[in-house]
Amino acid sequence: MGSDPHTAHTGRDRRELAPGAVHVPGWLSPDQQRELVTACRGWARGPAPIRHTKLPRGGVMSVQTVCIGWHWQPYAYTRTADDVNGARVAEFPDWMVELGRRALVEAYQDATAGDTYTPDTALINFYDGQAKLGMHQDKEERSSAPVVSLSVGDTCVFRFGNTETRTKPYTDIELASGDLFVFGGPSRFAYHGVPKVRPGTGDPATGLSSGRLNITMRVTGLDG
Ligand SMILES: O=C(O)CCC(=O)C(=O)O
Repeated sequence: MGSDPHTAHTGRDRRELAPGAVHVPGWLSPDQQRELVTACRGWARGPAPIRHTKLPRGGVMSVQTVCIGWHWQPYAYTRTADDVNGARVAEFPDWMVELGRRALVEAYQDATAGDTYTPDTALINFYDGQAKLGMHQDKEERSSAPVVSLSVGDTCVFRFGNTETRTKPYTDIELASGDLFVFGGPSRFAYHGVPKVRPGTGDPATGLSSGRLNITMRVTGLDG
């Protein structure tokens, strides 16, 4: 470790895939993972229950999603889950803002990186063993603040691409339980997706007996 800037502070195997795109394996402790699973399980029940999002052209996403702070549906944010049950989504909790700030400090190895970061929405995705997420950009936000991604449960293949096209060049990495991935700066609008989940790789001690949970915090840049 020693003077390696990627590991000097934490000893973790931190890796910058592209400018602004950083993977920090094993960032969340087992207790934090369990707490996230419990919180997400509550949000999955309501006020707007988790669902397979319907796409405008008639398709249905294999991933199940529930949102907090703002509700995302293709391709806009609203306060109410109009494509689910019309309920206002749960508040974005202060503890998650704090977690997002700490994530940026860790990813960018900069004590000030989280100072002005106030995420106001999170998409919480649940993947069963067959679920996938196609290459896409997170671009409904009117802000270029970083996206903070946390994973719990089964390992997945995460495909991180470029900002121009949903095709190559891209890099495939594995996101395992407890991993942090941040994409900001020049990588904020990079295409990314999840081509594969590896069933049975998660530890049931997280509270997830199967499947994969992913939380992406974002700043919408919206008022109201
Ligand atoms: O599940 C992941 O790791 C990525 C999630 C994602 O890309 C999204 O919610 O937009």
